[in-house]
Amino acid sequence: MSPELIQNVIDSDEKSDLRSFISELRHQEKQYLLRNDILNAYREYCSKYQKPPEFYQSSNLGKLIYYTQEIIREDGNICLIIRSKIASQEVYRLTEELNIEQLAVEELLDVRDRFVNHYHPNEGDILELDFQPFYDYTPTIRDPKNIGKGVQFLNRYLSSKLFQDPKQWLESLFNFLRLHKYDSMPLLINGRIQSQQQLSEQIKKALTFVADLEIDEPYEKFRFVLQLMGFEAGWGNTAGRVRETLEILDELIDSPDHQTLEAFISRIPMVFRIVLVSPHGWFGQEGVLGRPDTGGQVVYVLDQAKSLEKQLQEDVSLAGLDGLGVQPKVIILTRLIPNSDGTLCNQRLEKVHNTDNAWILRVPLREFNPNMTQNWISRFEFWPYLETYAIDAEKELLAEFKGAPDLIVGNYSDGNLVAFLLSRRLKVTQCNIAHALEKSKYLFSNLYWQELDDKYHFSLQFTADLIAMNAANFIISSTYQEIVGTPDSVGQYESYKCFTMPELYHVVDGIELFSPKFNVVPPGVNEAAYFPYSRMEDRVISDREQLEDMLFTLEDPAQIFGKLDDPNKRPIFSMARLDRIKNLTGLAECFGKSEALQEHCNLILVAGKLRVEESGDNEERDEIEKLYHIIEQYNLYGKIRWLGVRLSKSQSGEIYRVIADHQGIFVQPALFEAFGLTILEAMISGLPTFATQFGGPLEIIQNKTNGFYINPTNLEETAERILDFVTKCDQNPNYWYEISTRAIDRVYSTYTWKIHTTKLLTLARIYGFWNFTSKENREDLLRYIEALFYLIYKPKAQALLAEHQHR
Ligand code: UDP
Ligand code: LCN
Repeated sequence: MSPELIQNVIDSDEKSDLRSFISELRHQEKQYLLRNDILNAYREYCSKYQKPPEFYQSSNLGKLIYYTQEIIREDGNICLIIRSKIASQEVYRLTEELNIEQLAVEELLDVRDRFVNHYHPNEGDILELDFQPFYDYTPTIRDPKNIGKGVQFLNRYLSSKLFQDPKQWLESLFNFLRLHKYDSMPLLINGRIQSQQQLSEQIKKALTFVADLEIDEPYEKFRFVLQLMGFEAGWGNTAGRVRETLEILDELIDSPDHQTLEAFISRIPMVFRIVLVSPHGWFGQEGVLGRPDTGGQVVYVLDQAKSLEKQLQEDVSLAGLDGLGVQPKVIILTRLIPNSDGTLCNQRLEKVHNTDNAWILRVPLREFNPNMTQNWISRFEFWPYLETYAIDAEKELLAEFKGAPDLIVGNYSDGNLVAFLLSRRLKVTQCNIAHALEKSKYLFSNLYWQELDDKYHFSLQFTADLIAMNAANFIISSTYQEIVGTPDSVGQYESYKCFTMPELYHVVDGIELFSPKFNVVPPGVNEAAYFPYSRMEDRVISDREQLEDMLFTLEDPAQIFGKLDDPNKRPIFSMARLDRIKNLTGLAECFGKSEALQEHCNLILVAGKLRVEESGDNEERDEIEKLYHIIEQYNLYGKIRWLGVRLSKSQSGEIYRVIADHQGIFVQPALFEAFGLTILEAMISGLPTFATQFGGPLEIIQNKTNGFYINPTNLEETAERILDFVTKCDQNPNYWYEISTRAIDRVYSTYTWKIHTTKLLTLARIYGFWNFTSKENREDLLRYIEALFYLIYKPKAQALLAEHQHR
């Protein structure tokens, strides 16, 4: 496809345009152009040469430009990186004479090294990392639109294998069934069934037996009969459920298909103990949230732990294991921080609120350097401590669980590396969750890693990412674009496909994006705290009144800035940490620039802090100053309220509802948002929501149906979109209710923790099964990964540790 994209331009009368466009590029200062630069350059070209609008959009040159992600100028030539399809790119060199030459990935990486003057062919070759050969044990998805639906694909593949070689597969299935135990209690089948033939026969017998029982006959009543036939607990809690499960297995043996396989494996009681790894800390339930680098991840992991426990309890009950001493347990593994600033982060064990058996387990870092290990450590500096942390955590987990867990889930780059180390040692299924990957957040972070390494240590982080994502049995992402982006932007995982770390290594193929390991499983929202404003019976009147006052009228300069001239105007509401990327200042500027918007609405921001002195974070301080400056510049006094408060969970739920009582709207103006939990919270509360089109919100909201997209880099357009909605609502008050109702429906139908955990547990079982049947085939991959860990990661981590010791 791509050579044609170029060839079509050359073969048409646009050839001269291409020539002059390239010559314009040569006059640019920039030698390395990213997509935005390319589009800007092309826009300028079209306007300079007065090209008609059709030319800009639909000419051959326009198409070529649209698909070009990067241009690197080198001598007289230019190198074009073209991504004409999601998840695949091709590279071409275009000479001054307009000859086209395709470049291999290896050559592209050399071009990039030359660009930063770190190319040294005379000193020998650079290490090339290539994971592709190790993916031969796995089937791969063909169509990019099915990326992220790994489990469906895997099921089809596994069941077609069942067809092809029934004998071998039934053997594996049989061995797999024999494996399951809870502590020392055998589950599913016992020693009376010795072979897979015998298993088929006994299933028929058991089916005849249970068919005669009342459908709701409790399992305890006929447990011993089944035991004599070779079946232990785990098939169901009633005669009806046992019969169903046995029938599914019978059908799977006779005529396997993918639905039957999924239905059967989803019922196997094989997950009781789960570890959620979120090591870098400040993980607590009170007064901790909102420190830089935590925020959404802490909210996510806590809610996930609660929901997982509940789902495991339901599954245990349905499998007939109640009353047999089976109690599921979920542990959130994080670090213990001795100097914990008045929080509970120095406590070893803390029960998760409203659960029976979910815990936060805090394991300290070894005392390599008390200055560092007694205190909180930034995520960028955390790397040297992770290996020993994993070793210590393993012991504590084994003690807490009285055995190994059944599933280990990592969070973020550091948690995923620890999850890898633990999974490898304990031989347990590993699942990764990223929340955000830094590589695509920081432009050119890999190319200039040497300049940035003092501050960010990306050489460690990206190596850790490559290790963990390739080692994981499965990866869950919150959105499709987290994996492979959109037609015009590269995905977060996709950015690991091929890149250079000059003078360290070249990644020729860093991850198989078409692997079924990728699954999109979005999070949900805490329904106890966040629910529709109209559910008056569940709302606490005193909270509501207190927040009403705080939002609109209370005068308390210590924590609230601004007094509204007219508190009855429709509120535009936003809530986020004052990170640059969250762009609350952008929203204030958008509001400042639009007098029409100010006429109709007030702007209300909940942003944690009011004063520069309260913040220890440079970025946050800059944002605070900027916000005051904007208020001054656009004279927003009387029109804005800025609440420098941290709300408790129940307050933060009620605050959205109070805004909804006032028929307000929620705006999420981030420059990029990986997913965006506040969007779900606002929508479930019934707030019409306007959210950034850059990142996850694009998949959460269906534009103009249950919310709206905004482009936070285009302030005028954003103001117009909001104004348009507000005017429509003024003309037709029903409009607000329509969008509000659809926002609520959207969350309940698609983004609940129940949906999330059901899917996550199904994945854990199916990948657990696959892990079991393909174990030997993965060993070569894991050995390669270990080599990376010991030969690249570890020496670098040790060097950073030595540096820390001098601090
Ligand atoms: N949050 C909060 N108080 C604040 C700001 C945010 O409780 O002052 C919560 C918010 O309700 C949400 C989470 O922090 O649950 C932020 O998650 P999100 O995914 O929106 O962004 P992140 O901070 O992870 O980038
Ligand atoms: C991190 C982020 O930046 C948010 O976009 C997510 O919603 C949050 O983690 C939870 O996954």
